[in-house]
Amino acid sequence: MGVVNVTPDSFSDGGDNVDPGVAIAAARRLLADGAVLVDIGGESTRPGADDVTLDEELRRVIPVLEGLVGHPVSIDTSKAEVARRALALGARLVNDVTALRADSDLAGVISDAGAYVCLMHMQGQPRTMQVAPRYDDVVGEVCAFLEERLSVAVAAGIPEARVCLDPGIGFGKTVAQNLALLNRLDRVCAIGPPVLVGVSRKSTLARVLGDPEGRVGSDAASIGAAVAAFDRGATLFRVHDVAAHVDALTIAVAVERGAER
Ligand code: HH2
Repeated sequence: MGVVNVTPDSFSDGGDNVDPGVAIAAARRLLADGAVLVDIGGESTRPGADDVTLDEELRRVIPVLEGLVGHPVSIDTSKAEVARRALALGARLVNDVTALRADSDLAGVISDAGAYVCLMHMQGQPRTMQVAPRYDDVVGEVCAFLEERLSVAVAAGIPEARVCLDPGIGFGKTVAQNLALLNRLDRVCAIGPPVLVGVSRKSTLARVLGDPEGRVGSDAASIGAAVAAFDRGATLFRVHDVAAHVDALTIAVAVERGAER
């Protein structure tokens, strides 16, 4: 899954794609590089980010979605109306970082459209989530949350086969908590649905490499984390540098199989 943030303030590509033509070209490039989906987002969820109004989010993403009709797209939103408009324009998956908690109409919109959904774990809200994340058992609590949200989605009419789960790296978690989750990703995978990991360029990577103020991790560090996540069972990767991840993960898959294909 290639990332296209149509926002002025995203942590790694903020401002790059505010022009719809530039965003559409970026998305096409990511698909040509081997992405199976491009994730279009009009609201930054980086730590400290402010909420965006419905009108502003629609103004950002609709022209981009219109320019990508016929291409495989996911919409990164928590708002039912944004999802409804995106699905009408052909989006296949709704990537909701609140796991259907922010807008009570969203689950119905997804089930009516027969779309896929990604349910992600987040402790708190983007504005304050990194202030003091607290868990007694981060892996157990994230798994319990994802199991509960999966039940909610299924009860709302979204078939389990259309759900993927995401531990939410960097969403209300310290570096140590992110690493614990990546280390025990097998437990998230054991819940059942495919697991998506979004660790690309996140600050945890820079911190592990010794930069205590680091805000953006390198692509090399992102690939290392993605391959480690693959080894533990993740099958979907939300990334910025698609071409390099496709190469790295193609090799990881070949080694896992012990065969070229
Ligand atoms: N991370 C970000 C945004 N959306 N969705 C899922 N499912 N998983 C993630 O880890 C995830 C996500 C944050 O990254 P980015 O989109 O690059 O930045 P921003 O939120 O500042 O737009």
